[in-house]
Amino acid sequence: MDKKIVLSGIQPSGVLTLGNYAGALRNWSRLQREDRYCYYCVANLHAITVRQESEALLKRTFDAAALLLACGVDPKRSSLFIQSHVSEHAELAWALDCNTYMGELNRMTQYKDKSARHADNINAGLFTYPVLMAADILLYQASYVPVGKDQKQHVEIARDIADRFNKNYGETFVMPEPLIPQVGGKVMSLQDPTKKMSKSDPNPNAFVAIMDEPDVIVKKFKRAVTDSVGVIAYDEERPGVSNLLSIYCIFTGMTMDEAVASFEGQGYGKLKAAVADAVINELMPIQAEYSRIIKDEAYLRSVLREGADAARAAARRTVRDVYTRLGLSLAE
Ligand code: ATP
Ligand code: LTN
Repeated sequence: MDKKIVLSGIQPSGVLTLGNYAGALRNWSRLQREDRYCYYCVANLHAITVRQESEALLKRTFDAAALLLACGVDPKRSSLFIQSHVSEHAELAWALDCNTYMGELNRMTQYKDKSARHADNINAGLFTYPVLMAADILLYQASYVPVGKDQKQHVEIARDIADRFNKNYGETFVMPEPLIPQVGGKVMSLQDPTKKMSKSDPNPNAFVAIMDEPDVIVKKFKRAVTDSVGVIAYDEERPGVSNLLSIYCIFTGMTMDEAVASFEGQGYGKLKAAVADAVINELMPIQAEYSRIIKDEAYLRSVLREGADAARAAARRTVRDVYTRLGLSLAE
């Protein structure tokens, strides 16, 4: 049986949040099925597009890998690895850079946002970031890319690059497809519900970290910004309460109608407490598993070594093919 390939990545640019969990991580473990093989990487090469302190970056990279295992990534069914351990990512990125237009990259909204937020460090890597992400995906001939809604545009540019390369040099890459959850694809900030919840938000009350203690989770939801209407209903004009309801649905499995009905006649205080409860319920076992794994450094290192070895073998095949097509390898 030819297994379909799944690939995704997450940056070790901060502590992982409820947004990362709902939009991506939760699905990563669910996608591990008999007929699929998954590659999951900690995208540390992407993280350095923003200035990082090297020791902290290394620690966050290992922490993220341990948390991915705790969230259910199974090394028997997936390769879990650190992006910089497989040098083919950088090699393919260069080949694809030379097949990507400045105009295409100029349209990327993440680049515009991040260059506004880091005006003192608008580096070339920030601009070519989507090409490295395209390389991550295309190296493994991935059919499916589970991501949150904010990454849709990046998967689309990966498709455009793949399509152009295939037309110019012959069928080389499988066309990837983004998998974006219906609920959970975009969890909003608890402090400004018109903005996406982000792990690099300077205000820690804006996000719930997967590793936050239960009392911290309760407090953050209590402080979540809502409105003065006071009625629990899903309404795009009222993003605060709608975001809380969506989080409630993600963590209870209820539909929006069921959730709204269950809070009929109640106030925001009740909703906030119930959301916190549902989140804590799901996160507790993950936190316990993380604490166990992070203590076993030898195990973590061996998973990452084996993950990188398997990833490298697959990635090498693609780079070899691309180099041959571009006229960069001597004929055998
Ligand atoms: P940063 O704030 O540093 O840009 P981030 O929190 O957006 O980081 P990434 O590492 O860029 O996190 O994203 C990892 C995955 O989590 C991606 O698939 C992304 O789409 C998803 N994701 C991030 N934030 C959210 C969110 N608020 N809701 C749903 N999915 C999200
Ligand atoms: N850019 C992504 C993280 C990422 C990724 C990938 C996602 C890096 N490489 C490959 C999917 C496939 C982000 O979430 N900011």
